[in-house]
Amino acid sequence: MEKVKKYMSDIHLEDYTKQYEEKQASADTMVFDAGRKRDLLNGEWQYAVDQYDTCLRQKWYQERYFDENGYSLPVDYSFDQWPVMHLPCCWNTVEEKFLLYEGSMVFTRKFSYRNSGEAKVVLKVGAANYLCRVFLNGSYVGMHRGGSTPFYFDITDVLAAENRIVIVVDSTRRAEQVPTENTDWFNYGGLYRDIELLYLPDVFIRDFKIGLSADGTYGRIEARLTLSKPVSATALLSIEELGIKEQIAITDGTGSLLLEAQPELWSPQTPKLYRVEVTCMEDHVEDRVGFREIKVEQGEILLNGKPLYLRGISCHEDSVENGKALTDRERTENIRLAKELGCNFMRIAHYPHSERMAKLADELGILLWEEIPVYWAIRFEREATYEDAENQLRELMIRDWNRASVIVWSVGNENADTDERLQFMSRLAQCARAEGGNRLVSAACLVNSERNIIVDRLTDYLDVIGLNEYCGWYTPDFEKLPQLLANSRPEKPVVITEFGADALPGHHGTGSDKGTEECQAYVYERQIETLRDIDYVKGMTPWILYDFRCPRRTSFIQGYYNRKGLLSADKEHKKMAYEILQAFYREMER
Ligand code: GCB
Repeated sequence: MEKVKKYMSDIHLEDYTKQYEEKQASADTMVFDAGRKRDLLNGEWQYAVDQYDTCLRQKWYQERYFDENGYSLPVDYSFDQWPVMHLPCCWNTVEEKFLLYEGSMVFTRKFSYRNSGEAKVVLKVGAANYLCRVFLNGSYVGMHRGGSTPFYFDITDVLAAENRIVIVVDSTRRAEQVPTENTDWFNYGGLYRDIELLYLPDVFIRDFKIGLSADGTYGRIEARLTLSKPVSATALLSIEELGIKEQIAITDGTGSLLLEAQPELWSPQTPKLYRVEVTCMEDHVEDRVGFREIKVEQGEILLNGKPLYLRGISCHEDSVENGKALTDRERTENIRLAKELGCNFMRIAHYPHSERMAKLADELGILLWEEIPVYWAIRFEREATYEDAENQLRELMIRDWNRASVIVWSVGNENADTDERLQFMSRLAQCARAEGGNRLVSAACLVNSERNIIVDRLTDYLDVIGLNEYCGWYTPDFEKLPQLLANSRPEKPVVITEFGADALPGHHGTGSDKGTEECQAYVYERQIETLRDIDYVKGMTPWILYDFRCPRRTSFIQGYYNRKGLLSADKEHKKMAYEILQAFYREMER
């Protein structure tokens, strides 16, 4: 009877996810991980599509093969016989039959562990879209919400010599999530960034932030340290190349330091990075860090005190072959292509791209705009949705705090100016300002199309106004653009975060034939000639570097791709508009 009840409860329990809501990894459980000892758990994992979430309902991760009397039980899974997928990846690009799959996928593997003196072991997942539940040796470890930021679990207590890990990733789009159900990009699912084990001492460096003081002196460095426990200690900060070896006094687990230094300043032309090391008790971390200042003064964006025009381009994290799971080669290639175009700036839209992107941008010298997916019609009235968005923002900011290349935190894109949205996004902007270090806070706003003027109550909370306008495309009458710019007198710098037009690579016609390269080129010509003379426009990030997958785009021109790229999706073909933007940027560089 008991057994029957149990069996029935599995199939009748419709709030089965409730038990997996606890132990949520968040910004507060992150671990500073640069320069740490680690092992990768990437590689071959067994997997199964789990459309009905049966793993979570039936608790497959418990691997119950026998009942209490020793009778063997029927099971609906066979971990060791399942097919293999090479992680990290987006499942959609692995096999044709998974291309449009949205839902749960179960991943599992075994791994051995031998202690080499560490007191703690932390599992890091670089990103999993969107809900992720982790189980180790039969126990529920925790969950994470949000598809593009890293998360960490202390697994010390459940780790054994031989281990079975099960991870369930659910890529279902839901109205209350961030982003919501409807976006203009592809909803890739998967464990698509590195899966790692980090080895830590009992008291470890949870957070380490370092940067140039934004006081206009260019002669001071600030550092802040947070330990995992509220202890008193002395940490040692060293930047050998600058001759710095300084102690940081830690009380109650935190300490900070302000010191005189003359670093060579980081900029896209001189992407100078310094090796920074911190030792505290048994722990040691190191990072490569650039020092620079960014601010807005009297309508100008100033990098290290000098006016800056943002010669930018927008870019999705998308590849024909790998979906969002770009390789470092692909990321480097994207930065190279942006530089060849004449850019000093990339808007990496619309969600946090891999942390590797910011590291490469630091190394190669390109400024970044980073964004969270508060995109279109978010459930702005819902507090839990706000918490999710804020957590994603904080996870991003903590992850990339030491990256000199990141100069903008964007709190969202194209959201209608309602009271709920103002409340929601102004809170995010305040959070970015309070916790984001020396950065500009922005968002890609919409124009008020009835009055044809830049007004958005959110701009009161921003340093820079991002503006998406599609004159010559969604707004066919091009004359609207000069009128809009003349009607507006914003007190803050404006960056045109989007304009553009679809063009099928190699498709030709006249400037008024939609979908042709000539039409896209014409839009770029008109946009540039109009925007170049506007004194409050301090940069642009046209939409977009290369074509990207998009389920909403079904015309013959599109073929499930957004074709507003300056390059084809495989980046082999440069469209005509590419050279037009390149010529403008070359001129602006001089
Ligand atoms: C926008 C969105 C972007 C879209 C683009 C388009 O305004 O911000 O995500 O992909 O327009 O192509 O329509």
